[in-house]
Amino acid sequence: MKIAIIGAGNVGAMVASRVIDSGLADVVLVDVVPGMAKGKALDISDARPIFSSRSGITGTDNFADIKGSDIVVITAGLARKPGMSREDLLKKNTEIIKEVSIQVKKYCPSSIIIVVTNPLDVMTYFVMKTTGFNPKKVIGMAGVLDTARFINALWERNQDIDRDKVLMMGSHGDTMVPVNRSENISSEVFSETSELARNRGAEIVKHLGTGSAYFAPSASVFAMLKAIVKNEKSAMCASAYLEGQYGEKDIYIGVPVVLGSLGIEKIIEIELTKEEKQAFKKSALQIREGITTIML
Ligand code: TXD
Repeated sequence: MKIAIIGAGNVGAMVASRVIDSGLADVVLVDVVPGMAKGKALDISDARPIFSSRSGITGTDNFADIKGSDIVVITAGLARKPGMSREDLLKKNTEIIKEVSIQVKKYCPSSIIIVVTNPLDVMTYFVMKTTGFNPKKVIGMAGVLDTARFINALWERNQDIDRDKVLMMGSHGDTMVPVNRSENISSEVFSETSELARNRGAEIVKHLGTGSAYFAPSASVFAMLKAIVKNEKSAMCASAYLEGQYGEKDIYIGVPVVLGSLGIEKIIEIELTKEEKQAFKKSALQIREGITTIML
């Protein structure tokens, strides 16, 4: 099993490290900056004896080297700077993602793609349209991360929750939709922790000064890769292409899905409350604005 990771920056390199350390698959790491992917790949490779992993990793600035990859993770793009919204990134990252999508289609025509680049839902839509791949094989990473941030905020308040009953749906942005089916969370704690989760990315960016979060984001990508490589058929939130589910179509947005070796094997439709439905609609509207801007 070969995984291509496009973009050897913070998220890309950390995903590569997690995949190699765990021995999940072989990796080819790609970046446009000459030598960067190569240097990081050598460094990651040196840790193999420590983790007793025989997975192989190469680093390159030549896209032809991704040929034959089964899964492609796209992290190429610009990261948010302090005060910059995810939407500010739209124009610049669209150009990068277009170029990357063309290369992926050329060298890995039957791969499954996980998109990480922001603005996440819009970029995932754009990758699907540009490659022309089956939407089940183009998946956006955000829901695993946003849900983890939500659960972590609850854990920090010592809330005894059933983790399967708490999730983040909607866009990976200011309009994400917290969903709680656990009865022992008060409405105060619910709104406080979901707000914390919603703002976590910006909070981290503010502290870091340059760059954005990558430890939990790379762990989230790793969870998705593992589900696909090991055909786990596990349920998690991801940005998926809707064709009528949740009353939406021709859009990528965060929903619970089942991930397995075929990619998105099922979109899980849970019953939403009236408020959640409204919030989901608002979120979809915001994503559509982004899609309209880039498809013009
Ligand atoms: O939940 C989520 N989806 C996210 C998304 C969580 C964290 C980060 N999120 C977004 O992922 C972030 O806003 C960015 O749009 C991407 C990548 O974040 P990262 O923190 O890894 O950014 P870096 O460190 O700047 O790395 C990006 C790399 C950098 O090394 C560039 O040289 C490279 O991408 N790059 C390219 N590589 C290959 N091909 C092309 N064309 C290219 N252009 C830039």
